[in-house]
Amino acid sequence: MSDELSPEMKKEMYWMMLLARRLDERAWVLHRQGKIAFHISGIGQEAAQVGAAFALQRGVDWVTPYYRDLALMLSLGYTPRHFALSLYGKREEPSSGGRQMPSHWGYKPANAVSHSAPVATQASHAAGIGLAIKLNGESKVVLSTIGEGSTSQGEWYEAVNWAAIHNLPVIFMVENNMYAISVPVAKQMAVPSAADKACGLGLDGRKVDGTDVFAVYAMMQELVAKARNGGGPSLIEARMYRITPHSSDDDDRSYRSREEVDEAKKSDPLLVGKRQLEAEGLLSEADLESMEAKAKDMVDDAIQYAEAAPYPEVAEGEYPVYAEEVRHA
Ligand SMILES: Cc1ncc(C[n+]2csc(CCOP(=O)(O)OP(=O)(O)O)c2C)c(N)n1
Ligand SMILES: [Mg+2]
Repeated sequence: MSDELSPEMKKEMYWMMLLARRLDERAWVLHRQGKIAFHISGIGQEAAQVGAAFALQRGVDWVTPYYRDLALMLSLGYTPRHFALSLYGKREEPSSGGRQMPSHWGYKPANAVSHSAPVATQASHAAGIGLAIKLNGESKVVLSTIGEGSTSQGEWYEAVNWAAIHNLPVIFMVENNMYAISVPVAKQMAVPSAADKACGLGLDGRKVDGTDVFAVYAMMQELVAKARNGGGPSLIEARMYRITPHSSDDDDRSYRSREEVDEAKKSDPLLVGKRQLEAEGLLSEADLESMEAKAKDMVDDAIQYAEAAPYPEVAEGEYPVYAEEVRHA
C-alpha cells in the first residue's frame, strides 16, 4: 500500500468503489424491472479504475474511458445523477443529451471523451490528445482504458505504436477481466499478459493486481509522473475478473461455470479493499454502516431524479449531438 496516501484518501478511495458498486447493482435491478433498456457493468473492476483516477490531476489531465469505467468516472466528478440520466436516456445527460448509449461517458469538466461503440477507437483518440498536449507544451497526461480482448484490434496497436514513436504522455491501461464477452483471454492473446505486448512496441509495460486499489494507485502515480515529465507512454495491465455477465443481454452460464465465478468473487476488489483498511484500523463497522446508508441515499436520489427528468424533444433528433448551444437552445 502506498505510504503517501493519507488515511482520509484511503477511505475516500474505498468509498468511491462502494458507491460505484451500489449504483451498478441498482442498474441491474432497474434493467430486470424493465425500467431501462441496457446495462453494462463494472462490477469487479472498481479498484483499477479508482486507483488510476486518483493518480490523475482531475479536470487537468484527459481520459478516454471505456464502457466499464463507472468507478473511474465517479472518481473524476461524474455523479450518480449523471449516470442515472444516461440509463434513462434523458435530455440532461451530459455526454450527448441522452443520445449516446449508457456508459459511453463523455463529461467535459473531467476532460473525459465519449467513446465510439467500436472497441479500441478510444486509443487513437488518446494518442491524438497526447500529441496535442505535446505540441502545446502542456504538463498534462492522458489515461486511456480498454478491455484485454480489445487489444487484439489493429487500431489499438496503431495507437500505442504511434504514442511510443512520438513519446506521447499517454498511459494505456488494460483492464484484463479474463473475458471478451464469451472469449477467454487464452483465446485472445498468445502472451501471458497484455503488458507483454509493450516490448514489441517500444514502451514501458507493467502488470498490477487490479483488485488492489492501492497497488494500482502507486503504479499509476509513477507512470503518470513519468509521462508528465516527458518520459513517454506506458502500458499497464490491471488484472481482475468480470464478475457479472458481459451486459444485461448476455447469459454467461453458456460459457463459464458458477464455480469459476464464485472462486473469483473471493478476490472481489471491495472485499480486498475492506480487508486492507480494516488491517490498518481505518474502517469500523460504524464507518461501513454510514457509507452504505450514504450510498443508498445517493443511488435513490439519482434514480428519482432521472425518472422525473424530461426526455429530449422529438425535434432535437435533428440537432447536432455535440454543439451544446444548439442542443440546449
Ligand atoms: C470493433 C468491435 N468489434 C466487436 C465489438 C463487439 N464487442 C463489444 S464489447 C466486446 C468485448 C470486448 O472485450 P474486452 O475488450 O475484453 O472488454 P470487456 O468487455 O471484457 O471489458 C465486443 C466483442 C465492438 N463493439 N467493436
Ligand atoms: Mg475483457
